[in-house]
Amino acid sequence: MAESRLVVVGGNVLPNTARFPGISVDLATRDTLTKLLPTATAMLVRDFAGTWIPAVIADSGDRLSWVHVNSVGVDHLLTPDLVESDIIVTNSSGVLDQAIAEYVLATMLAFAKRLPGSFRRQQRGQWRHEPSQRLTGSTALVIGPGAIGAATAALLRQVGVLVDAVGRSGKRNEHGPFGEVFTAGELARRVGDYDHVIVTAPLTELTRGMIDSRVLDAMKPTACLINVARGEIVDEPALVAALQTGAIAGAALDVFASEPLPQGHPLWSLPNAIITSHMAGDFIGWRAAQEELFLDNLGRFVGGLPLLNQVDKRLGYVPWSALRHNGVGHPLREQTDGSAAPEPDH
Ligand code: OXD
Repeated sequence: MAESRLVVVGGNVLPNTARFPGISVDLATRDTLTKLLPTATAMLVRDFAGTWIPAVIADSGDRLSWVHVNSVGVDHLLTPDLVESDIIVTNSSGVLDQAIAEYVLATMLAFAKRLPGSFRRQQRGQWRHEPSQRLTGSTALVIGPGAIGAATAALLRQVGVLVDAVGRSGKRNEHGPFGEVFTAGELARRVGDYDHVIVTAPLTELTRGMIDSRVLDAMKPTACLINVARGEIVDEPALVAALQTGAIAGAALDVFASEPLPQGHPLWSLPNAIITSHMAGDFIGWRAAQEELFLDNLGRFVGGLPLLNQVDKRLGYVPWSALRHNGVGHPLREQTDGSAAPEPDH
């Protein structure tokens, strides 16, 4: 096969490609990418904030046949040019699922057990007894029943939470971790039945702004919103208003329309918001796990084999049917009842 040349953008250490002696690797910066990319057959993008990268790809000629991103979301890359091109895009789906599921559970427990208020009172040395809630028997709606949503549902079920979902097609699989799966069109009508609303969907034209004032107003005033997907899926001003007026009880947010969340943004100071810095999935060892997945794919690329985690560029994510066979540790593969993995979409 033709000489393989990899260009890596983002980070300052090259991936350990020693096991592929035939491949040459360059680390590009924003200044050098334009020059290096036309010589490359493959590209590794580690900079998921690099909104300038798609324009360089578009001008890079026709040698490049594969782009791998060290993130789950590919929304920053999928320009119409790239969608129309023959370039295969793969992502790091599967690596962060369990860590994100744990983050969701942690924030649900934090709200239920009144931890944010207790931490604040602890700073002031203030003793105040307050009854808490049990998660067991509560209800959660996962918006985006893909790999992360399914891992989250599987974990929540273990603590007795009843989990339904909203997906693109609303298709239901009786063996999956979700009870019902509704369509996006049903969201505002259904959302009021849930104690926790969890956003795990990819950012696409269908999900942008999906959690708007209509949806927030329809939520229970005791319910919490958790967003581990993309900030742009939530109408942030509407969310701030809902938190300020008590239309919803709380929000745990790991992602924002603008990151880092700007200083002085009202979300920083709302007592009923938990704010984290886009780190829900980033367990210690996550970079090594992502590199392992990338190197696995690089071996396939060099050997002319089908790549793992191929993004359906029109949908904007890796379809479930592709994820099931990719060998990346997805909790649903470890289901003990031997039932088939579900067939959700996002
Ligand atoms: C993401 C990631 O896509 O952290 O948000 O991988």
